[in-house]
Amino acid sequence: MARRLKSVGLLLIMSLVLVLAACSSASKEGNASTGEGGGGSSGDKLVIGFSQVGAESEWRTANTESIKSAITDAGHELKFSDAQQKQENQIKAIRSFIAQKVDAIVFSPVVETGFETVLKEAKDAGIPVFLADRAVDIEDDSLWVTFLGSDFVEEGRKAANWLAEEMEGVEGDINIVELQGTVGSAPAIDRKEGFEEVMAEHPNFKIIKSQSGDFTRAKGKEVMEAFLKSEGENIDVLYSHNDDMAIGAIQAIEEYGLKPGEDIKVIGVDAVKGAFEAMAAGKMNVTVECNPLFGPQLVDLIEAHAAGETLEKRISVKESIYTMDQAEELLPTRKY
Ligand code: GZL
Repeated sequence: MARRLKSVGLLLIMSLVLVLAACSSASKEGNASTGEGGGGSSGDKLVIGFSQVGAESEWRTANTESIKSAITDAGHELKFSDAQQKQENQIKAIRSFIAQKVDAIVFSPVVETGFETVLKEAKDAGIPVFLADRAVDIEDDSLWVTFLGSDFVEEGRKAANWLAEEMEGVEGDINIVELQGTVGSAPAIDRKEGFEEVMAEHPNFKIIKSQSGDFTRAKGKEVMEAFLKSEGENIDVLYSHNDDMAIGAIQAIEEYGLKPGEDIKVIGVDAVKGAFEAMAAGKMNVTVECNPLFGPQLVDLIEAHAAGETLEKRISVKESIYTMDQAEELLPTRKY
């Protein structure tokens, strides 16, 4: 009896060893195949390097929080770098992620050009790059897996179409001053393009001054002060490439002695809480939505790619436009 028990026990231990060996080789195969972003199961814990533009606006802060929390909530390891709006810091961060052999890089390029070399290094290292929010102007689109963000040209069109409706029937020139975003950035280039595309249908729309406020409140105020000094009451409309610069400009308009939202129509982009507050106070007329809360959608894309799925090269976030009369009711519902 005892001998029989012993051989059954031995048999059990041997089969357990065989099962364990089979399991461990399967997980090795699984991990090995995700290095190239293909074939791994989406349940793998990934190490994700995130190179963010900076913290220049309410929009950026909300976007950073959305992406960081989506990565950590999904159980992945986050390596984060805030470039403080400097391209050289982003290039350094991406090289550091490559050296650390991360599984994926999320990158919002501060400007459209100057990143080709470092993106080639990431590709050569077999590390997939996901463009979040802003695009790069590079021919070779094999250097990134996909772009997830807004259609900035459409945002510019929406701003100008709102103005065309608002100014329906108004005779004479409509003098517009424009606060551009960061020079060379995709949103600044595209929002200008979209606005001017619609402007071409309205010969009385004139951009009399246009300068970068670098997407910040402080610089937006400073540049608007200069516009007011040289153009003063000649200004009918401010078109600002983001709400933060518009909010800074509103202060300058008030300090100059004019009424923002009335003497000068104020158009912003982003639809941040600050814009809803300014519209509810009657100081801003409209904001075109640019939704920063796409972190969960981005992590889904990274996991899908790691599981071997093929993704569209460009995925746009759905967006709207909000006007002064909607602000009071919508303000409590705003998430950023
Ligand atoms: C747009 C984003 C822009 C925002 C600004 O997607 O890149 O950068 O409009 C931010 O507020 O600075």
